Amino acid sequence: MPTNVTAEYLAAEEEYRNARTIAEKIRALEKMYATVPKHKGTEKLRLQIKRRLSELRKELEKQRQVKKGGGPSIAVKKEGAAQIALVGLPNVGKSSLLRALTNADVDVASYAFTTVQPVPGMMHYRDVQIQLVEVPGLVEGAALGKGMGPQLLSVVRNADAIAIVIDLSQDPVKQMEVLLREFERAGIKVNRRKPRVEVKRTAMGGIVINGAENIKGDVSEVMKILRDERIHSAELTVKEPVTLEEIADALDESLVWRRAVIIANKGDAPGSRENYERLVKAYGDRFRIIPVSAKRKIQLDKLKDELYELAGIIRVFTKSPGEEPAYPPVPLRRGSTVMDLAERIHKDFARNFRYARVWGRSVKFPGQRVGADHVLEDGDIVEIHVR
Ligand SMILES: Nc1nc2c(ncn2[C@@H]2O[C@H](COP(=O)(O)OP(=O)(O)OP(=O)(O)O)[C@@H](O)[C@H]2O)c(=O)[nH]1
Ligand SMILES: [Mg+2]
Repeated sequence: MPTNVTAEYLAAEEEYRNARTIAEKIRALEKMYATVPKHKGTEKLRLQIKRRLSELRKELEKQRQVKKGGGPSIAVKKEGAAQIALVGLPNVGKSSLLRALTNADVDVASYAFTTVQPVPGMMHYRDVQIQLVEVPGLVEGAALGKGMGPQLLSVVRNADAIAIVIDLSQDPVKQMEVLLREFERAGIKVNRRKPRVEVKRTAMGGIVINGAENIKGDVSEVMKILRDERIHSAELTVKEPVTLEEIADALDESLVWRRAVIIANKGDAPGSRENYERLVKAYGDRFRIIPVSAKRKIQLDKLKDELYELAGIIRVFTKSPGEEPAYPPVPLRRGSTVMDLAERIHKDFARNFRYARVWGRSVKFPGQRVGADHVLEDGDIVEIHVR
């Protein structure tokens, strides 16, 4: 037992010992984690609590899959260049936004839980189709089994990015706290960069660590984390200074890492200005916040712009020698290379690739000759030359 733990911590620990269900255990462990003093002497304890939480999360997921047992799935088939989940508490204006931004014909009403199934809609913007999915309202405890909560959160997990919808006529900080807690419980990391730790499993040879000097903590603890993940032979590369908790996160395969923005809706409502300022103060460093009014159709073009940005898509135009660029452009993920484009067009283009000429932001001069690994940018024009 580490020294100097608080009375609250001990109470939470007692609660944990008495907990029966997985949900109760998770709630107690969360309290333990929140009340343990943060210093070097409690590092191992914090790590242990986190690992236990991760195990329980996996158990919860397993339970859910068994229970579902072939029942109807509410998963939404991906269409278009990217899928963005619209997530928020009930009655915040998710359906109103979906109606305003897409072709979806969804009900809007002044009471909670109007939408009970995920509803997709297509947003057409800058020659690209982006799929928005309204996730029915989340409430405290959703991830721990309340209502359809776990299924809804798996729709969120599965999306490419997340748009958090906040109602500016209500306390915005409380709304964020509920949502972020449920995301955390569901293993969804929002706007957090995955620590740069890589594992390459090997057939034999035990554990080899590269960059061990980057580990801020006990290397024997890292060995334990690896054992817990059933990794017995691997090359671990630590590319930046990390704490033990960060290593545990990077190796935890039950986590997903997603980009997110906040849509601050009902900007027309009384009190919305003060609430907007509170939201910016509390979360402006971590999230882009876009104030809008779905009802009055205010700032919706700006919102489309931000959602397009969030989707992480670039459009690339292809052309044949001596001809104009072809329309429409090809949507690709940000960071895509000339080879990714070649593969998208036709596998023969990829197989017989020689070089490409590129016009646009990714090159220094128009028509520059580049190789297969060249990274493209939004609006580039590409002419692929094959054998
Ligand atoms: N003042 C104001 N009211 C809005 C705005 N957007 C939506 N509303 C109102 O908020 C209520 C809920 O809107 P919905 O779009 O149904 O909200 P929702 O988040 O889809 O609700 P659930 O599906 O029940 O979770 C309705 O009465 C809307 O008219 C807005 O920008 N300003
Ligand atoms: Mg709705």
